Amino acid sequence: KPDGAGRTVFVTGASAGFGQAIARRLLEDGCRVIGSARRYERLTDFHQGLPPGLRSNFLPLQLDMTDIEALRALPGSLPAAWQEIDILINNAGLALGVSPAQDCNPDDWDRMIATNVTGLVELTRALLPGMKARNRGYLMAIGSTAGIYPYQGGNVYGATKAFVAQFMANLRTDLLGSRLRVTTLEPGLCGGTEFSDVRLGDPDKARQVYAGTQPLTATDIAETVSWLLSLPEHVNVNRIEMMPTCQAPGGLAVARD
Ligand code: NDP
Ligand code: 8X3
Repeated sequence: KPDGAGRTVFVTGASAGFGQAIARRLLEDGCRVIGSARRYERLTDFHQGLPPGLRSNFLPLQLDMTDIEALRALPGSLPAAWQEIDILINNAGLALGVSPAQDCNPDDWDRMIATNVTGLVELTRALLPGMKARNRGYLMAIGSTAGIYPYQGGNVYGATKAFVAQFMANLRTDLLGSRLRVTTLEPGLCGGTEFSDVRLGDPDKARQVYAGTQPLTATDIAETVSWLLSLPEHVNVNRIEMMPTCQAPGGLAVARD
């Protein structure tokens, strides 16, 4: 039986992609799941589509990760029965654009930092005291191989994900001696989500990203999260870097005359 059974999970970005697959999988594992996103209708559609036996275990929550006030009001703004969060999965995030740094739109940079960095930090800070006081919990975040390996056009997106991994590693250090666990999951190419549509703003270009590949899927990510939660409490996986078999690192570049 997965370790998460009966626990309350907070998954950000549950209106699409990884977040929705994780929410579904953890509900199937027996968890109670708060799923947040800006697109509330997506969350309620997901809620309605759940098997009747799982519906009372899901709480759709409209939450913009750039709304610092709303983040700071948590967990007290949640219904009383949902305020004790055992597992936080900081998944909501986005990339915007693939232009070289010198050509980027500064508003895109600000939005990536506000969502992927500031929002993640604020939500973590809001929920951490309760987890620490209960001496029980699991903090997980979705980083990216873009936070490990530089690539052209990765500039601020990759830097936000490097921040995520280092922030989580530092949390782990601060929490040493407690029973809280901390993991960063760092996937590479993953298809079937809205990530490239959001990044490129063009469905044809987004499709091209995956042409001729068999990328990771949101189900692969959800399966990994479920497995992490099933591990015995004395095991902490610090980070997982995962790629589809069709992808490998090895992109050092040389400029030639
Ligand atoms: P999707 O675009 O499919 O999903 C992103 C989710 O984040 C949506 O639910 C969206 O909800 C939510 N989100 C974005 N901005 C905000 C915001 N301001 N406030 C609240 N929620 C927000 O992407 P993926 O599922 O593919 O990506 C999930 C995470 O995984 C991201 O952090 C991404 O960087 C990371 N990742 C993705 C990879 C990939 O190749 N797909 C690989 C490695 C990491 P809504 O729009 O309704 O608010
Ligand atoms: C998503 C993976 O390589 O598109 O984080 O940046 S990548």
